[in-house]
Amino acid sequence: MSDYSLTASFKKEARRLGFDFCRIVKVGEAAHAEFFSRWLGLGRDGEMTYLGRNLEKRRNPALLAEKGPPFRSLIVLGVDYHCFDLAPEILSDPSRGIIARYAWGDDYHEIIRPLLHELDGWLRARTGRSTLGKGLVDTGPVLERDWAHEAGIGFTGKNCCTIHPERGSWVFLATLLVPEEMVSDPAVVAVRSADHGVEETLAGLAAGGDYGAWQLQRGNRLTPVNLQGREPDFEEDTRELTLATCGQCTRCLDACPTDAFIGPFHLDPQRCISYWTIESRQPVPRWLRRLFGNRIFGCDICQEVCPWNQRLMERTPLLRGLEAQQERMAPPLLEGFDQHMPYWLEPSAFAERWRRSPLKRAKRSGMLRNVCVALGNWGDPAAFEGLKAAAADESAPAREHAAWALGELLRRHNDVRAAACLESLLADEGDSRVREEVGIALGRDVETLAGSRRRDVYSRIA
Ligand code: B12
Ligand code: SF4
Ligand code: SF4
Repeated sequence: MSDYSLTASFKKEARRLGFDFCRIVKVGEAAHAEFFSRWLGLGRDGEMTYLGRNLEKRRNPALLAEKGPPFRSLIVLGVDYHCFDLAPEILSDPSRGIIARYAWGDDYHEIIRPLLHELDGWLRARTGRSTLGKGLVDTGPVLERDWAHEAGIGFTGKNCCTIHPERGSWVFLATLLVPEEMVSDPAVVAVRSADHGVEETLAGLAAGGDYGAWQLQRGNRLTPVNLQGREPDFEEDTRELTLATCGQCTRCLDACPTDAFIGPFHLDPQRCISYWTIESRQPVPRWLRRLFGNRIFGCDICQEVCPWNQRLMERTPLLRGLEAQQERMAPPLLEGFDQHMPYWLEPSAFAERWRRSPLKRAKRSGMLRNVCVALGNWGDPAAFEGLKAAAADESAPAREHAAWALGELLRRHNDVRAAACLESLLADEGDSRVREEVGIALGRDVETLAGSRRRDVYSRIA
């Protein structure tokens, strides 16, 4: 097989397996590796310490080949997960917990990883290669958005997301590294604001910079010479001159409820709802809790407001398993406290209710913490029984957040049940952080709450 036929058939196979996008670049240094190092240097990774490991490999994925021939081609694959938007009345219902739409189906890692292996197997069968390629989705040391931009899957928006000009940003990314020299896709042209008129110059940014505006090069190398009159195999290859940019828009930066963007393309995870509700095991800083509203797992606000997500083409069928499951989108917050299926309280019920869901990453205790924040933000007396159960949970962070939410009931409704529950929690609480939270909720001097009857479990873990 010639290089071209191999690449074209490979892309066809990628499509057959269910990948929506597949573009190829030569392996090299990631374009924004330097920015990433500075970002780490600022401590932005927080508890995501894995981001600082294998730094050299993250800068240059060629180093990921441990044995065998070096990797020459980096294949960026994209999987569409746009389903539909929640009705505004559901999205803003404080008695429901909103789950980010990437988690409406089954865990994408488990769906995409085997497909990457299959795709690599297909290639190995054609080239006779005996070593394995490297298929990564999310968890490997690859700057996936950087490569997606570079390869032409989409441009990088000011909200940091890879935005496909026709499909928006509801796209998962994955990488396959292989030693074969595949035919690279036409390079993306970085559009500089100086090349454009006032209309295209980004608001508030100095002229002449590369602000993520993105253009696919005119004249695809694969057409028409290599195609020799045949129909192209992959629709992306035929796109000529697509200009895509944020322009002067700043909607995402303005809409973020926690003000997590330091500026365009620069997010501070430690202010981001997604980080706290998915990645962090620590208590959510008190000042942030009220800003979370009813988002209990991940956050889509900076994408929901993006104009590129508001004129989407009709969606293609999703990969099997990614289809939205109704009960995973916006469950009533109190549902998981129901004695028939108390999934926020009992590990076995949690495991059953969220089987195959990405929610497992946050673990039951993390989700109970998140739900307590949302219940506190709802602040309705109906939340009391759920919060009372959470205040008796074995997880100290969950008890801490339950105490905070009970404090919200007390503050807003002078709820005597909340006050009594906080008093009895205090009587038996050994964890210093929980005691402090109860003290604040009751308006007591924290110093007078010293001393413990129970072991200080949480402080020991922390
Ligand atoms: C850590 C991480 C997070 C962290 C930090 C995110 C962040 N923006 O830094 C947290 C937990 C907050 C997070 C949240 C989300 N994440 Co996340 N996350 C990752 C992970 C594992 C690493 C990202 C990373 O390295 N961050 C560090 C920063 C510095 O890098 P970056 O955001 O990728 O930005 C790069 C480019 O923007 C570029 N860049 C920087 N400046 C400039 C300037 C210009 C002009 C240009 C062109 C580029 C550019 O350089 C950066 C480094 O390469 C990736 C998977 C992976 N291996 O890449 C998934 C990934 C980025 N996440 C993903 C998703 C889906 C999400 C959420 C939407 C989930 C949700 N609904 O809650 C949110 C979106 C939040 C947001 N606006 O970014 C997808 C993104 C898909 C897409 N279309 O963009 C990824 C790729 C996972 C996947 N395999 O699909 N995530
Ligand atoms: S995911 Fe939510 S909290 Fe995080 S940056 Fe986007 S809008 Fe802000
Ligand atoms: S909301 Fe506006 S600024 Fe933000 S990513 Fe979308 S187009 Fe860019």
